[in-house]
Amino acid sequence: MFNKQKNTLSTESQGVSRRGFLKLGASLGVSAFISTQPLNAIAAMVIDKHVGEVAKWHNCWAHCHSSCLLKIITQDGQIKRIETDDQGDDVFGRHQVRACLRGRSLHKRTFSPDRLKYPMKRVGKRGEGKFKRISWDEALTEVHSQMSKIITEHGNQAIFSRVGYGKPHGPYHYVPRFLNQIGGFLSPSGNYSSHQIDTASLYTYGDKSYTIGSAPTEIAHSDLVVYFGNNPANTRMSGGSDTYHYQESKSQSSARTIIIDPQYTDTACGREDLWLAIRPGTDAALVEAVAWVLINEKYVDEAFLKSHCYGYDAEPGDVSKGIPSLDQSLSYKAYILGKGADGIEKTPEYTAAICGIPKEQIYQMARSLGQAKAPFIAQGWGPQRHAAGEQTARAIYMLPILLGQLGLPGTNNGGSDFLFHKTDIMQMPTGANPVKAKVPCFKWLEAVERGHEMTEFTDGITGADKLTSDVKCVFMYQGNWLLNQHSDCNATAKILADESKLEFIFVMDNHMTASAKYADILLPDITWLENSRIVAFSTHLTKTEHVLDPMYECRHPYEVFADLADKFGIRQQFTQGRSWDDWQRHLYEQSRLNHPQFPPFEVLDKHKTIRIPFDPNEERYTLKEFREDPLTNPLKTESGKIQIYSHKLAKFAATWTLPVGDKISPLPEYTPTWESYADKKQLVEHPLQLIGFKSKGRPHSTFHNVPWLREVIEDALMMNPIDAKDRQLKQGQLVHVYNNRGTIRIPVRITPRIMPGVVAMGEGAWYSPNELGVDVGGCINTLTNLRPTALAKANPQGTNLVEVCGI
Ligand SMILES: Nc1nc2c(c(=O)[nH]1)N[C@H]1C(S)=C(S)[C@@H](COP(=O)(O)OP(=O)(O)OC[C@H]3O[C@@H](n4cnc5c(=O)[nH]c(N)nc54)[C@H](O)[C@@H]3O)O[C@H]1N2
Ligand SMILES: Nc1nc2c(c(=O)[nH]1)N[C@H]1C(S)=C(S)[C@@H](COP(=O)(O)OP(=O)(O)OC[C@H]3O[C@@H](n4cnc5c(=O)[nH]c(N)nc54)[C@H](O)[C@@H]3O)O[C@H]1N2
Ligand SMILES: [Mo]
Repeated sequence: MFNKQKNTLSTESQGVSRRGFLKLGASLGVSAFISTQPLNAIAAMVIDKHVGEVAKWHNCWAHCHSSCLLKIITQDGQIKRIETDDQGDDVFGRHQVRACLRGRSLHKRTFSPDRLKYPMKRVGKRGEGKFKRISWDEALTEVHSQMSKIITEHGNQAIFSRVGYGKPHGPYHYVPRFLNQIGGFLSPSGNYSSHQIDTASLYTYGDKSYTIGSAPTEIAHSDLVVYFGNNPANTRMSGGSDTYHYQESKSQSSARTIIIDPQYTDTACGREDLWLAIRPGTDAALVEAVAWVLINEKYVDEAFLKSHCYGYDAEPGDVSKGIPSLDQSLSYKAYILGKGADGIEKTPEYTAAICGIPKEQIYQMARSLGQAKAPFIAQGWGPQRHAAGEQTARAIYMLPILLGQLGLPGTNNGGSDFLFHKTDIMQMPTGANPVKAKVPCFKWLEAVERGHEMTEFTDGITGADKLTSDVKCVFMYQGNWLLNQHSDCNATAKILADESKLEFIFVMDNHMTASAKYADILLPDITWLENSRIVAFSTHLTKTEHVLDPMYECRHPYEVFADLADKFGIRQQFTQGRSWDDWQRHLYEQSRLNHPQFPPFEVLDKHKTIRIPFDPNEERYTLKEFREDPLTNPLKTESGKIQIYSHKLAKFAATWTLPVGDKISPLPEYTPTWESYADKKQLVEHPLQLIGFKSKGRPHSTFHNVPWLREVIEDALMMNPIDAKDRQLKQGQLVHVYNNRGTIRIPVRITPRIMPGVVAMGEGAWYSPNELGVDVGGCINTLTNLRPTALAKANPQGTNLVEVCGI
């Protein structure tokens, strides 16, 4: 055991709370937080109760970022089953980090028949899925020769790569390191996850980091939780993750809860006080009606809006600071009260018809918010993954702003609520990317077709005025965004198949995914159980144990990239003479400089996994300093205050070249879009709105090939009984879901848990078109749109109109 005197790691006494400790201790009925138990090393090698079974600690690297502990039970070197954290006394703050079914079925993913076993080279047409086995040396020689040719002919900017999304905080930094060292690559700005809200955060709070606000532990100090499209029961679902933090914190404060979502989520599921079933894409309209009530019933915090915000009302400006004045008619207040350019009063009566929410419930929500002492208002990223997602995210930010309820205990800034601990292990240095241009993440495919035309003003290029070349090579490690996770799979597949445009596609994965089929060179990676790394998460520090040797001809990716670097003559520069194990140790020692509570490497190596207790009662809310003194701690916005009216956005609206129908607005106003409920023309043929959501059954497309999970979490189209009756559908029958972009085949799940007029399905199923072009895999992206959003140029994957018929 570790000596508390010599090293401070994880002493229980560190968990003593600065506020409300007695309340918490009492409610838990324990004195656990002041126990003097020195260290929570979780037993290392355990001989299990079953004869001859050995348990090894590993963890799950699924892309929900929970890094749950896995107890791999082996017998005679074979994996028998996977259990999870069962150590300690399981008290909130040093609770067991129990894995969900995905982690517990990891061996099924590892031993899947879809495994890539050998390096392969495409022999058929691109996308046909025909490959021949080649040696590692042949494969890497080919990669070197293809990439060198593209670099010579088009420059490094013609290589697009986006790395590291298939698993979290992963040791994948060898990929950008390698690419930077061969002269760089075109990288994305933004991502598929949160590009719209990041942009909203930038223009509202002056920094993208305010996408994430307070931690859910603040809910313990709140009396009202309002969740817009936020479903931690699915998205952060493990026993050690935010769904647990949310429930534990809520049980302490008994905060009332309002859930705003087109579907009745598992986060709601009997634990909410009010479920507002909202038409997708209309949250901004709901906010406006709530704002109307708050203004008229005098719940807004006028003093805060004056001292901390810009644009709620007329602004005098400040010439000396370069802050412009604002005419009252352009202000937010004027807009809500019908004194702005559109002259419409945003009453609940007016708005109810847009959102599909009865006006009484809008009044109820507004008054609950107005009367709450510490409302905790948060949004997930479903609402922003829409055609006007930036506007939706900006609008939701308005609720705490109007109420002056941010920067205070128990509140949130309207962003997402994650519990992040600054305990990350340092990553391998990537060096600078010599290619400065960035393309908006969602537009990489468009850059294959017309990169040379793309500029800052037309396409949101950053880091350079324009691109100098089309994208000629896609270098994809650990991703399925080449096809499955991008939009409009049928159209995307056609572009990928054209070898005159995209000259070389590199893929390295574990499985034969939809994207992998489009590779020119396809390399087999080891899976997580064949790999090792040190992970620091909010609750534990783990050095994973060796479980399996690399299977088939799979190799450790670091070694593969070192060999590839060798082909480019830069092995020494790439490796600095270190093996993978050397890097792990080196980076861990570097991390200890920032985290003195981490034990020496030898201690971690001995114990393998160590619990890091945290104090649930520690203050974890954002914007505290700004709230206290906005003049000393200004935001990085135009005015230094919260920017409700943005002059920058007014300028973009005037100067950018936007496609017809796209709109950028200086105010966070509701913006009806194409293929939304407001698109009456499209609605005639395709009357249902289709949204996706994060299924419990997989992180995106990873784990889709695990039959156990497919049995437990059915892949089906959720449809309200009213819509099913109109179409004479029966529970569980196969249906076609279609629009002008494609058709998928999937069973229907008839349920009142989705509102009428909306259908929903879990994203990430594998795109598998049959000979008629019907996607029998049921991938939602067969139906989604390639048209980007107006401001961030991001993925509008929740904005789709479809029709459904029985087959
Ligand atoms: N319609 C719709 N589309 C969406 C979304 C949506 O909500 N709706 N969500 C979007 C979001 S938020 C995201 S983040 C993206 C995610 O899209 P991606 O980042 O492409 O994520 P995955 O689909 O999980 O693909 C990860 C791939 O990495 C592979 N992999 C896992 N571990 C390893 C490893 O150790 N080595 C190697 N070489 N490969 C490995 C897996 O087998 C899998 O093929 O999808 C986006 N697409
Ligand atoms: N199980 C699981 N967990 C995951 C992932 C996964 O693939 N599977 N992916 C991880 C990743 S990479 C990310 S980025 C996060 C993202 O997580 P999110 O983007 O927050 O997750 P989603 O399920 O796409 O959307 C959240 C909710 O928004 C709702 N929604 C959709 N449109 C609207 C709308 O217009 N208005 C409102 N009010 N609600 C709407 C959906 O019904 C859903 O319940 O999740 C992470 N966690
Ligand atoms: Mo994501």
